Parts: sequence; structure tokens; C-alpha cells
Amino acid sequence: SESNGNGVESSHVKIPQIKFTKLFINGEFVESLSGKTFETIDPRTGEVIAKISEGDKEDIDLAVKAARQAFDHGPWPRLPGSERRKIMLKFADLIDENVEEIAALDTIDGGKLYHFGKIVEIPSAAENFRYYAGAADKIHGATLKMSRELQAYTLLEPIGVVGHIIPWNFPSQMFVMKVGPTLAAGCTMVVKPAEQTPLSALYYAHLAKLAGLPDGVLNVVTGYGRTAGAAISSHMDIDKVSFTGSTEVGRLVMQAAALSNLKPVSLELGGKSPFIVFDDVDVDKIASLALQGTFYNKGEICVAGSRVFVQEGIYDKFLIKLVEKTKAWVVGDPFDPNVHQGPQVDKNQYERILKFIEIGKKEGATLLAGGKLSNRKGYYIEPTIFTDVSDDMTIAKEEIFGPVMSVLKFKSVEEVIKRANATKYGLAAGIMTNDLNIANRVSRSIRAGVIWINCYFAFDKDLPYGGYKMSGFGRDMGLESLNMYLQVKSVATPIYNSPW
Ligand code: TXE
Repeated sequence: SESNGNGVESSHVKIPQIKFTKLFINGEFVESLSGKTFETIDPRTGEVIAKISEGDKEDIDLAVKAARQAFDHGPWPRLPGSERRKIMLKFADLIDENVEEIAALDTIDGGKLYHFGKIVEIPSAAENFRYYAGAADKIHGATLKMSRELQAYTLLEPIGVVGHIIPWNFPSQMFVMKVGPTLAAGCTMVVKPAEQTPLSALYYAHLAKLAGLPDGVLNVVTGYGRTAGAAISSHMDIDKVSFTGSTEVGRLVMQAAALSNLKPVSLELGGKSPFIVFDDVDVDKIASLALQGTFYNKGEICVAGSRVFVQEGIYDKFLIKLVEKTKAWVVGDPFDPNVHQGPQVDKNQYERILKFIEIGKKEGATLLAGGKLSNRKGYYIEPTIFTDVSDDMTIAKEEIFGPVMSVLKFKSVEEVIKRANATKYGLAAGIMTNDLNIANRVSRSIRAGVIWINCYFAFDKDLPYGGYKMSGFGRDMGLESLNMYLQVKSVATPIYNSPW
């Protein structure tokens, strides 16, 4: 049932042929100028899926030129919002029409669950696009009440050419969550997908063309971060850069932006989010949620609730439930509908996670479940739970980005607030309690961009998403994200034509 991704049947689904492997610049698929390619790998097997054109600085230059031309002289920023909306809605319909193929691309490229992609992730990506399509004709400034005899108003203008650098853990959702508001705002752009997962981004470029998006508005340059990615953050003719990825690279992106043309930057970086369980909860239900909170998408999610704080009164009961449920958590081929967890995205991440597991053992945490490799080929790791974790252990401090949970015991509300906040990150937090006063108090005390009370991963297109502290700044999703792609221009004129 293994396959090399070339249109072969897997035991569960037909794996699509790879149709798009070249850079998408100015409305055409083209080879990179150097002619170089890189291999994208199927993490289920470690085998090569396809050779993809490797874009570098010169290719980014070409793509920026196309985007600049489309912004300065093309129709896109000048179209009435309603016209942009039409094309975006068509784009969304095309995503829906090709859901199975796109979901399968993300599965072979990133090890993501196929059925979840097909039923939830890709349709919600299309819906997210419609959300921004609906905003395209409602972007406007305000009339200002001035304290002098001036008539004044603000205009909201597209910021210009945008550079998007995106990661591999949610190739489709990241693409849509960045491209949707950028298009609605009337900007043009260059997108660099992660080198691990270039396939769906190129497929989306093809759909954009079919939807009638003018040439040069959306350019996709595949390639590595240190070359193509770095060329985006330091480009003199890119007006804004939006980055999602590691905190280390986020720092490089911001530095490059500062040293080049001072382009504004938005960064969505790592996290080490607390998932706090108070004594009064339904233990069975919340244990299931905690499992999802850490192991969903193989733990490759920046808002993973991987520090699970459990109040002492239910601590033992909670651990028993966690272990019981972990036994029923199935790791295997992500095309199989019964599987909960596929392989990690690549060998690097796989080895990085295993290293953290070893460090956890060495630093004295107790391995309650998992910790081993699965014996199959590919980059699979068992869902892993550590207990007796103290706040200063590496596994409690560093983002592991894998299926590894640390369980920590706490006594009081004040204590858990303090410990939950004792991290350089501030992306998300989960608060599990039926006590409204505790929920209110803790949600206001945690320094994080997203708080989920009695739920986790409650993503929604309406819900802005982003970090505090070293988890970055700027907000993706929601109407809030449109602001990242708009400039505010103030216009004032004397009311009585009187000079002042
Ligand atoms: O990330 P990188 P990596 C975290 C997670 C993970 C770790 C390392 O902890 O284990 O980061 O993953 C591009 N200039 N997250 O190494 O390198 C790169 O090509 C410009 C959290 O894969 O940050 C890719 O497109 N761009 C996260 C993107 O940056 C550069 C998601 C992200 O890759 C670049 C991913 C450079 N110098 C990893 N170097 C989240 N917040 O969801 C690389 N890139």
C-alpha cells in the first residue's frame, strides 16, 4: 500500500499525479533561472515524490518585478472590490471542486490526515477565502470629527507588494489565511511555501489562474529559506512581509526588513501554550481534549497545548484517563480513516523530536506513555506523555513541535497563572473549568493572543490569531488581518475654503 506518489493507488485512496513542479511567476509556470531543483519527500516512506524548481534570489527578483508591475499598473488594486470578490469566490469554488486532490497533496507532502483534510481543513480553507472575498467590497476609511474647521477622512489603501513566507505544518490553511486578506485588500504578492510542502501552493497558483486572477498578482516561488526566503525579507521593493515559522528565523526576517527598506513585518512564531485543568471538570471529557490539544496534527502546531497543568485534586485520575486514551490513539498511514496521527513532516523534525524525548528522560521526567518509534518505515513517533515535569526542564520550556506532552501538577489559581506565564512565548492558552470566576480571572491574566475556555483549537475564520511576547506580533485570520495589508491615509481640507 505504499506509493511514490505518481498516480498510484494506496490502500485507501488514489494518490494524485504531481502536475505542478515549477515556479509560478507572472501567470506562468517557469523553471528557476539556475535550472536547479530540490526534492520533496513523502514522510510516510522517506521517498522522493517529485523534483521541484528551486527558486533563488534572482527568481524572487523576477517575481517581485511582476508583482510590482501588477500593483503599480495592473487592474487588481484599481478594481472595484466587488470585482475582486467575484474572482476570489471563483477561486474558492475551485478549491472546493478539487478538495480530494488538494487534501491528498498535503498528505503525501506533509503527512497530514487525508480524511480530515478532505472533510474539514480544505473546505474550511475555501470558506476562509469566501470570508475575505466578502470583505473585498467593504474596505473603507472613516469620516473624522475634527476639533478644528477641517473636513477630514481616512482612506484605506492596499499596502503594495507583499511577501509571504509560510511553514509546512498547515500548507493549505496558511496559504489561504495569508493570500485571502492580501487579495481582498488589493495587494499583489510573492509567496514562498516551505521547502517541505510546496505541492499544494503550486496547485493553488494554477487555480488562481483558472479563476481569472490577473497575471502578476499572485506569484509562488518555491525554494529554501536561507536563499529564496531571505531574498524576500531583504528585498527593497517588497512593501510588507508576513512570516510564520520559527522564532529564530522570525528574528532574521525582522532584522533583514530593518536593514533593507524598513518594511513592516508581521511574525507568527513558536509557542509553548499552557492547557490548564481545574479540579471541577469532567475528567474524561477534558482528558480527551488535552490529548487533542497536544497530539493533533502530530503536535506540529504552534498553539499546541503541550504544557498540561492539572490541579492536584484530580491529578491521579486525570493521568489514568490520559494513558487509557493514548492507547486508543492510532499512529499510521495518514490516508487510513482510522488513523489519528501520521508521520512527522521530515527527517529533521523527526530527529529533533526524538532528541527532546531523550532530554526529557535525562532531566528526570517520568515517561508515562510512548517515547518510542513506531517500527514502520517513515517518520512516525508514538504519542508521548511525560509526568513529574518541573517548570525548568527543557521539555517544559522549549517548543518541541511533536506529539510530546508534559504534565505538571498545581495547587492554586495564583500559582498556575504565574507558572503558565513563565515562558518566553505567548501564543495560546486553554482554561478548563466550570467556575466562571476562575475562567474570567485566568483568561485576563494569561499573556497570550488566543484563549480557549472549555475548548481547544476552536479555530474560526472570524477569530484573530497571533502572539504576545516572543510568539510574534500581528494577527492572521478575522477581519483584523486585513489591517496588515492596508495603509491608512489621512486627508484634510478646510471647510470654508479659508486658509489657516
Ligand atoms: O522553521 P523555519 P523549521 C517551529 C517549530 C519547528 C521549528 C523549526 O518549533 O520545530 O520552528 O522548523 C523559511 N529567511 N515552527 O526549521 O526555518 C522556510 O523556508 C527567510 C513553528 O522548518 O522557520 C519556511 O518557508 N525565510 C511554526 C519558513 O521560513 C526563511 C511553523 C519556516 O521555516 C529563512 C514551522 C530565512 N533565513 C516551524 N530560513 C509555527 N509558528 O507554526 C527559513 N525560512
